[in-house]
Amino acid sequence: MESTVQIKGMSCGHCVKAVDQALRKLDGIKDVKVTIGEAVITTDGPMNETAVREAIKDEGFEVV
Ligand SMILES: [Cu+2]
Repeated sequence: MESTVQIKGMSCGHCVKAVDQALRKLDGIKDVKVTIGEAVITTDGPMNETAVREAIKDEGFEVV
């Protein structure tokens, strides 16, 4: 399954890398494509939205 989340507060390549690495650590994530302000997340089953939101928040950004 593919889910797209909008992310507030990202501004550069470092932000992209931080979000990418944080999301890849989560269970059930098959692939992640992160750009500034957006992440496209491919999961085995339904995406764990809470885990994604928390992981992004821990990096200092916010899912909108
Ligand atoms: Cu940045």
